[in-house]
Amino acid sequence: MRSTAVLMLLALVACDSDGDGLSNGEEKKFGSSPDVADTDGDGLNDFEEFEAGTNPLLQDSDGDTYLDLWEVNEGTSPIDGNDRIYQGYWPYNPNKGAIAWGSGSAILGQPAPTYISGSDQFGDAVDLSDMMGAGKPVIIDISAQWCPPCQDTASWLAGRADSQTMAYFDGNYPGIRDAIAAGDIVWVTILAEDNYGAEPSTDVLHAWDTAYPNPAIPVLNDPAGGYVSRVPTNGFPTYHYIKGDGTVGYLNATNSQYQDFGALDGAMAEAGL
Ligand SMILES: [Ca+2]
Ligand SMILES: [Ca+2]
Ligand SMILES: [Ca+2]
Ligand SMILES: [Ca+2]
Repeated sequence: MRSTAVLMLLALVACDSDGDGLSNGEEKKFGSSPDVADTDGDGLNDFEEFEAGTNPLLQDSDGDTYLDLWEVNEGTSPIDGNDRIYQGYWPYNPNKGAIAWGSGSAILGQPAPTYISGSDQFGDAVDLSDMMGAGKPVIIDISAQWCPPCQDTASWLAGRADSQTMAYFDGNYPGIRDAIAAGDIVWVTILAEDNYGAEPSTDVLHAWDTAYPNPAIPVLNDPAGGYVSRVPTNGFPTYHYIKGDGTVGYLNATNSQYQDFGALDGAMAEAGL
């Protein structure tokens, strides 16, 4: 009788109804649910949240737009909003590893090629597959710092172009700037050359972002040609469209003397604009 009572007492003390590693009593103190292993559904169970010091009721404990699980996986702090996956708050695709990204040249309808930049305008290395395959259409803009038409488009995206240029682009591509700001279309600028035709440094990317600021647009370099060498780029700017499922939706027409904005049309159609 006595040993049974002790066992019952032990069971009561250690009772962990949802099997997440925290007893029901601990969960009560912690504020998590004793009946749900992962109370906030962010992929970290309540025990892991306890260990990480995160809020078991918030998927993004520090409010930096990156979920607790993503930050733990990427090695940034889930309880410090200043320590985050991308300083620029770019999109993050937790499922990017599930897509067999293109390994050679870009092919229409096939998974896009991807690469990791040397830097963005904040000095972060950016995995392009974080931008792609997450359900949002993506426009890849391959530009050069010295190129006036590239500067025109960037000025328009920053809302700083002259009235004629603003009217031209807003008239032809209505709603696209709002969609970029809302994250419904992702715009990525790859600066392939600086003013001297060389690989842009982080300072050059930063200078571009300062001249044409748009808080939603990462400005990347491509030191090893990991992306630029695998897509047709007959002049600057060149625009490609990657569908929300990560496949190539539009490649810039080759040998075009004129700017080809088919990528913008494709992304707008997918976004319902
Ligand atoms: Ca629980
Ligand atoms: Ca959780
Ligand atoms: Ca976070
Ligand atoms: Ca953080």
